[in-house]
Amino acid sequence: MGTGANPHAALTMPCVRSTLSIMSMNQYNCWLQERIVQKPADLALDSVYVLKDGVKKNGPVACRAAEEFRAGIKRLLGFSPAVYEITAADYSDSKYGVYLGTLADFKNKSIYGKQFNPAADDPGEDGFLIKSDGKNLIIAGAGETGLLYGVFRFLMLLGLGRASGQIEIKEEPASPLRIINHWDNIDGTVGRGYAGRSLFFENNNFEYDKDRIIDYARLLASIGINRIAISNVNVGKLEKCFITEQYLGELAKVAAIFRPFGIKLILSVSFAAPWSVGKLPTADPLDPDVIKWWKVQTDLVYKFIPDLAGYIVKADSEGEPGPFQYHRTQADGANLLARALKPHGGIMFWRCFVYNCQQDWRDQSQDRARAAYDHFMPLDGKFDDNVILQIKFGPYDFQVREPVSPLFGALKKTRHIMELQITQEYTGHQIDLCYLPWIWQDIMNFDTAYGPDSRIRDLIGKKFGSTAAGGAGSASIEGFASIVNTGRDINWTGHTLAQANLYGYGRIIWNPGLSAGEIAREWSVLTFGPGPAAQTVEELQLKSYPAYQKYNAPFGVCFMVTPGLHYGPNVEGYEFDRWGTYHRADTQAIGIDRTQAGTGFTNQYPQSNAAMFADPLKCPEDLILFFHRLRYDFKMKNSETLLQNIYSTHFEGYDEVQAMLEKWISLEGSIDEEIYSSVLARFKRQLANAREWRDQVNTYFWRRTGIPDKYGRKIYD
Ligand code: GCW
Repeated sequence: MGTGANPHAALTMPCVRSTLSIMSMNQYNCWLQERIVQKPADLALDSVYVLKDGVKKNGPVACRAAEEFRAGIKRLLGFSPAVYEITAADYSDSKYGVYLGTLADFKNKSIYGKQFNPAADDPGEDGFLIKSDGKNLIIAGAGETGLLYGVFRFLMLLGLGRASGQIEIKEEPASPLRIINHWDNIDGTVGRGYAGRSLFFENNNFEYDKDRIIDYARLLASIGINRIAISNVNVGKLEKCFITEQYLGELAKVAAIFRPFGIKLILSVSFAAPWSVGKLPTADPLDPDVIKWWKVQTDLVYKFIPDLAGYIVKADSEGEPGPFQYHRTQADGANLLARALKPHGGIMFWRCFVYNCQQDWRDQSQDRARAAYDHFMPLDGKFDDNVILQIKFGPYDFQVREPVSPLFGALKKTRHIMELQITQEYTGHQIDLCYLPWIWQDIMNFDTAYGPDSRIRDLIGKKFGSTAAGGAGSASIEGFASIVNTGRDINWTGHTLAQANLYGYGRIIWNPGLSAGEIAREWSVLTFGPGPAAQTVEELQLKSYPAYQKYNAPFGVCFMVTPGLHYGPNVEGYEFDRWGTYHRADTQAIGIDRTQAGTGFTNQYPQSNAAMFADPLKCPEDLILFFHRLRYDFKMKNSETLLQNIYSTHFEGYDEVQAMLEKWISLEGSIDEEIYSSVLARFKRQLANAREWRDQVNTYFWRRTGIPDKYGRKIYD
């Protein structure tokens, strides 16, 4: 949807890495702070042993891992350990110290006198072992990326004060694919970006601070990210040519920066490129010249970037071209590109955000929430094995509260991942504090009800097709992609506390069993150091989502937001527009009936979930207006009416923001001054925003119903 004026202009703080003051470094370093922590007493961290000829034997990522270990120890303990290169044979003849390697390096070796048999406790892909007897340390990656992740995990433990004594850790990521999507444009703007201009582009060109991109790659690798798309899925005129020689050299340079951090590039391409770039008369996916064009072009792309992870395409969506134009299916479109990618091992990431964005508000027969399932479910099994569908977590569009898309659990024969949004498009533009792991945790715990063990978190990463067809296992979610919240601002994310959302994304998709609270604790301590300030910040994070939800559109009704901009309230802003986003409030009732009697959306869920959502007495209350059209006098669980609950949540939401602001003020003097004042400025703006939401929403319903707040709180006429 179109963008509006940017309320951020006054808030952006661009920076060049080399010119940062020491103070600003606290904002810049995020969860990788330079802060001396207590050294685990007996741990021999001064000598590090790595395999000689590491690049040749294990690759550039393993070498980077050793360098990150050294730099991390310097950051946290203030000294640089000596790094010794040893041959594989030397491992048996060990000296005390730290051993970094891959499982293969350690095979059949006894380290400091103990048999170390990694084969027996082999962690899966990207996994690692960390072992310590309190004196020595072994970090063994399943492969070189696993080693890098193991190093970062150890440094995290050190930062958290949990790295002493015996350590026996075996970890592997739940999600094989851990993807970041940028919506950056070559002119330097960032689609739905709230942290300054693009990290990669400016002046219609690739233009970036290389040191900063290295730091970015480090931040991302430290939370396990392994794929990145750096440009927008709305592919602009120049960006369409990224698949040509004009830009491939530049892209290859960016790929080279990310490579040693185990991060591979994904390229956003336009489905119409054969026509718009290749000057063919058509982009019809079944046309032989089109097929050939994609093959030739893709071969060229892989000459420049041999390890490109694949393409991402937004097709037939919000004006982006796609196969529908040629009366072909989404599968025809995706398979076309997948076949060009196949010889190179590339993946076609195909987005499922396909819906009619030219709806007539008068027409009540269409329901946008149905669109993804209606378009893609009938095609299950029709996609090639290197197509991965990228499905937004909810049926709408990253609203503050939506049900989980019914495609999850349902798709059995098509590879797929879930798309989240870290950038706060509908969740406060990184002006408002809104801690997103809170909602991601609910998504992870949502039970798709396709048999036992079918919560989203149970479905993640299972080998595709590993259980009998129809069982939950065959509905595996291979990972996650998320639109990121970073830009050129000093602190990367505009709001310093929004760094927790990036951190939390990496953590929860690595381990969906982590709670939002655990993640907030880790992040707060790593960012602010242990102590009362970190505790306060953790509390604020955890309070922020419920507060935001309360002052936003009520009970899952969605889209009462300023059109285009998506910050601040506009109760009927999307009511008579073309986007399929209606709440149809009148003097008696509000919401869309999505049950069998209405649009039938609930029937896209398996029986037990369909029944739960379809019954207003069983439907989770924070989604009740997503699924139902209810009279204002509908009795909610607290025995008060729906209307009274709308009033109360909006009063409470505002009050909670005020309490958060006061809590923040209590930190003055005990945390970094720049962080304190920039966050304070944002809290003040958040309070003004919450006030606007409270009063516009409450006044709207008061005017519609003429029913006052039972507790006599002020509602404006
Ligand atoms: O929510 C909408 C955004 C668009 C975005 C689109 C999408 C990239 O408003 O800016 O376009 O989602 O996900 O494709």
